[in-house]
Amino acid sequence: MTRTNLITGFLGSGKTTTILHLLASKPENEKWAVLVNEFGEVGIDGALLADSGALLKEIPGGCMCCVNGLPMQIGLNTLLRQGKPDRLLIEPTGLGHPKQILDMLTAPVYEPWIDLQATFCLLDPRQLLDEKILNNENFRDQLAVADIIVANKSDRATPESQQALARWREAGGDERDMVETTQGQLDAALLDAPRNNQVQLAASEAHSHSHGASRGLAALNLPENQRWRRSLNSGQGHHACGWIFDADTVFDTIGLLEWARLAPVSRVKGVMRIAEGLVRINRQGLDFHIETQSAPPPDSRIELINDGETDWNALQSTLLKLRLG
Ligand SMILES: Nc1nc2c(ncn2[C@@H]2O[C@H](COP(=O)(O)OP(=O)(O)O)[C@@H](O)[C@H]2O)c(=O)[nH]1
Ligand SMILES: [Mg+2]
Repeated sequence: MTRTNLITGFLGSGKTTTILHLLASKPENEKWAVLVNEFGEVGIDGALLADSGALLKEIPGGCMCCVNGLPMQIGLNTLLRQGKPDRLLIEPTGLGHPKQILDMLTAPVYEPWIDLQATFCLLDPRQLLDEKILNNENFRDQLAVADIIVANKSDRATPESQQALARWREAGGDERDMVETTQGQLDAALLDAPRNNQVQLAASEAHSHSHGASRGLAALNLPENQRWRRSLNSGQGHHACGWIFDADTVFDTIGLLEWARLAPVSRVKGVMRIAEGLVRINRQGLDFHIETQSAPPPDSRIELINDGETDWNALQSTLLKLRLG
């Protein structure tokens, strides 16, 4: 059986960072798999996790509950049966509702395959200071069903965020385990903790999505002879816009970083080709993080998510002008 953990948490709380850290501490003789589901269709986390040494399956474009039909089950089945991993880490989208995923993982059909262990919820305590996030049903339910709360981004904690965290724990009469981390440095031994949260959630009400045309098991790719394309997705009061560019498209480094830093959106993720090779861009609110690497990526992909109407065309026209040559 595959020991399985759900790693939840709102947009940008540090799920992928945590999974990367856990994979780095994987026992050498074990095979681990990662199933990652993203809100946007372009699929960035797959590119971030690509070199991590795990079997990887991406399900972009919506939340798992919406792709919970055949494609989702085929994805999970393929991972479990062909890969036979010792452990499976599942990263649902930050905007996903955990009930459908937990229902699926505990369905009788998976009983012989999946040994569901502790569910984690990554929390950036500063999110507790944001009324909009606090009122988000998915945010609250992800916290409610977790066995272990991971208060991440300790380095960014403020007296206000620490008070908010203490108040939140008191209000919930919470006796669950909570660990504080920086950069998702979670002790891998915690993965073996049992799943014992008994909270019964109602099915999510705020559950209307509109998805783009393509939905499937693989991240979006470019049709042949097409230099770039974009993809939109919206639901739960959030809107995403992502772009993919072919391998030959190179971006002006400084212009691109300024564009990503200043874009009027709440979340930016990308793996892009620049003259120096590759740049990984990751922004949550005002926190802006970049990493470079000399080997260029197989294509460039970037995605923006926002909780309000956004002028994607204006952002796009600036982005297109940043292409070199
Ligand atoms: N300052 C700080 N940044 C972090 C920490 N953990 C993650 N990040 C950054 O937060 C951003 C979002 O992280 P990511 O793991 O992609 O979040 P996800 O959307 O939940 O998967 C990235 O830029 C990370 O580098 C942390 O402990 N401190
Ligand atoms: Mg992620």
